[in-house]
Amino acid sequence: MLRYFTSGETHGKCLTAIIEGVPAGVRIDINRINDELATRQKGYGRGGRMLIEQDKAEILSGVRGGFTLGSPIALSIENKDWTNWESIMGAETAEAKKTVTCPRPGHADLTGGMKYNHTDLRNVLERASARETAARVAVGAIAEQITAPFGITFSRHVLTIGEISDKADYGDPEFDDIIKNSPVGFYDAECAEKAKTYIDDIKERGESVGGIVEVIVNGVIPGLGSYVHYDRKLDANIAFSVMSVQAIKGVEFGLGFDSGRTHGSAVHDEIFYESGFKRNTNNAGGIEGGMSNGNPIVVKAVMKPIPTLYNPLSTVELSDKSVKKASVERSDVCAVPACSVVVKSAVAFEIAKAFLDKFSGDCMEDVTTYYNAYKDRIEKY
Ligand code: EPS
Repeated sequence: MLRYFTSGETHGKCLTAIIEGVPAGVRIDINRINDELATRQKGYGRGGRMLIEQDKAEILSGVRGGFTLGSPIALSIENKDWTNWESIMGAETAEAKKTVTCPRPGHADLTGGMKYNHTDLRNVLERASARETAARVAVGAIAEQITAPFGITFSRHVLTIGEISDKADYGDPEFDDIIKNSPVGFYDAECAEKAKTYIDDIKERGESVGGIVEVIVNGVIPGLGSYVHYDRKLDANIAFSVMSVQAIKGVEFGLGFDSGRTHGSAVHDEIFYESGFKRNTNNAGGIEGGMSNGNPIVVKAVMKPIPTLYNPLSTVELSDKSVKKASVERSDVCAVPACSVVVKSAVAFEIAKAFLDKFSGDCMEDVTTYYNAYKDRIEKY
């Protein structure tokens, strides 16, 4: 079973990830990982930290000569900011500086402090920070390389930033490049300018802003996931993974929540046959009965505004319970474009996991044999 762990504090030495269950013989291009990491760092409205970092993955194990060995893959991403934090974040000695005692509403600070009995909330925020998503993006970039030989591709973009929406032409063959080059992950340049002005205004007011992102997966064969086992349902696993991304408050597939605002015939995708089964609509978002149905998988996720506000909300000082303003940590005003990259990684991991559950093999040759045999069989169905 494909699985991974991450470790690392935001101002610690590095982030690490270990991915286990990758078959032998997957071609790994480190440039693809680093390209995703660089994309995650971008976006209008990010804070000072991204000027310090230049995220790059170093593969420590599990890959030889550009191909996976079948053993666990360990990778690390250096935190360049560590040099500024070494004396505070050291494993052996740590100065009690830059302590945090005024928990930020919306962050893990207060409950994390209670739960782990930390009185310096830095001990919580260091790990709860969305810096950890860099490790997940590296994992996602490996996952994408597992499924790429089978024609599976991933697209991501931003649908809304606060009150500003994009107008996307999904049919444009340049779609992915346009999104990649957009400062806000939008398709439409005019909407992107509006979003930038909006973010400027948010920043001036000492506020932060969230948004809605979308990930589209093409080329997934019907039958990944399960209608039999609740814990192998593809939508359930994708939702779990996406919900676990910092600041995500909701996930939907296809028509999603709007399905509850209309009637059955307006929701369900009629079935046709034309040298293969096909649909003219995709309200299901590519998943029926917990299984991929061969249509694009369409996942939306909502990111709440980042909890650090430069114009902070009220809170309580931990030591004397006095009324205070929440701590202000350096932060981003808007990280929605970055979030779209992270959500894509989360989806990519779950697709690769479901793919390897179905076509399980120790090496890519076996995986390919099982995949082709299944594909041949269902094409005749
Ligand atoms: C992040 C790095 C962090 C934050 C951000 C995400 O760096 P620092 O705390 O040093 O500025 O910029 O994390 C948060 C917004 C948060 O609330 O935790 C990154 O690498 O994406």
